[in-house]
Amino acid sequence: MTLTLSHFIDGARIGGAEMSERRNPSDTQEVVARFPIGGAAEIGQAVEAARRAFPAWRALTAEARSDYLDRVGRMLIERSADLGRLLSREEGKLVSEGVAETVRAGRVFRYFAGEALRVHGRTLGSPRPGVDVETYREPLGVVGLITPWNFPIAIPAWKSAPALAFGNTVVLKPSGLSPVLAHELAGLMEEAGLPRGVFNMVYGDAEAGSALVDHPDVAAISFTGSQAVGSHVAVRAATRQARVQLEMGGKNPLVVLDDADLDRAVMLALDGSFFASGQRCTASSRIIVTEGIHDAFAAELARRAGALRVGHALDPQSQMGPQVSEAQLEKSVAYSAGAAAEGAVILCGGQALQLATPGHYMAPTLIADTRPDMRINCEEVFGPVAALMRVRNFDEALEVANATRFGLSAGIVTQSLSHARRFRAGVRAGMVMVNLPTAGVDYNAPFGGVASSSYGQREQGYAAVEFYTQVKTAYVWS
Ligand code: UN1
Repeated sequence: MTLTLSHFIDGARIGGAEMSERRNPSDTQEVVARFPIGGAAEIGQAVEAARRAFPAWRALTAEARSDYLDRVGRMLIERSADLGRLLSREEGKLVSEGVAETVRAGRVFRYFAGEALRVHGRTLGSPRPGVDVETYREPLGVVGLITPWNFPIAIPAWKSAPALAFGNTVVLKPSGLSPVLAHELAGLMEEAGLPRGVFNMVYGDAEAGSALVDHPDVAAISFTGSQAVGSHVAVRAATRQARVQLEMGGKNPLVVLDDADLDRAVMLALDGSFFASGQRCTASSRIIVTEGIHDAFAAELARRAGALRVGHALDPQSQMGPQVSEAQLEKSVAYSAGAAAEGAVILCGGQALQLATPGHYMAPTLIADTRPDMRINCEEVFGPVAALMRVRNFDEALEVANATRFGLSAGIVTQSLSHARRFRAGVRAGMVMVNLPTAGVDYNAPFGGVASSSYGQREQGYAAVEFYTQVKTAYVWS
């Protein structure tokens, strides 16, 4: 069944003249949804609606806003089986991953339902007699959220929940590769009874994105996507002094030391590199292995990766779904071929797969004998492709781990507390994982990276209040 979607502006569903369609990446014969492509006009209407809704929304009690978020969160969790299936149809991750992501989004809403009540100010001692000094946290106004396709519900959730919790109103522009879950989210906001205009959602491409970033009434932009687009967004936002937060790519290292538990190391690499078809900015794309364990680890990982059952995302037998699009698949194949041309050895995969249904399937790909300066180790692929690098010892592993312009997540597998501690202190990354996969973070903890991976304040957890509020300092004398 093909869904017909619409923008959600000022509490109303708005269609459009120009329509686009989204096909199921597991079976491109199936049109999952048709949806309108908005531009500057729709963004303008949505921002205007959000601007009008802001004063009443910010004036509500924190408890009232908390109740709305709690309702949305509960519905996401209650309906996660159906929503997860839809997610899997539009994006291509396994249905189990789609359901888990929907539950996570629900938990994010419920977490921020609690955080809404925990916005604190401070009382300061004034150097002047008779003067009281206090700080308050106030909402920013209208915030623009630009979200990617790889987490069609979790990322819209972890941006819009804190924005709303702290009293802002929202215009969300989701990716055209995952239009369905954004539409479902708008529906849940409506069902939860949010006043009209508080949450708006507009589909669109670069025109709509630029219109949102440049709109003078949008106080802040939170963006997750590519580094190329992100740097453009930052420049445009800075030009008009809008607040901006960017989450971009990664080239995340997973270090495996000689003393690692081999089974666990292989399991962590499989998860980090291939789950969600490698389409996570936290994916382990560079696997750095010390020479004592290298060959045994490489052989076992190649065996397990090669045995992963790639298939339709809705088939419960599948262990890895397709890539999101033809372009993404071609990119993964091209990077793998490029690595081979530079002298690396493909241990498994490297090619697209033709399966029973026409989809964007890629074989899990493990590439050995790569060097830090090869393209495969410098640029983000965003597919089920991992590159192995052999190093002599811990110090070289750390040096290679840091030889990147990105710095999102970094993992180490070791039984040595001392190496784990040195890695945690010395690795240049926003998140460090010891004996855990580089991808798959907790919904209540701050998320973000350093260098070219992230820009601006951290997202999620207790840190989210920093981006979505501003401090007012009040002086009172009487
Ligand atoms: C995760 O690893 O659980 O786009 C989250 C991404 C990240 C989110 C990763 N912003 O892949």
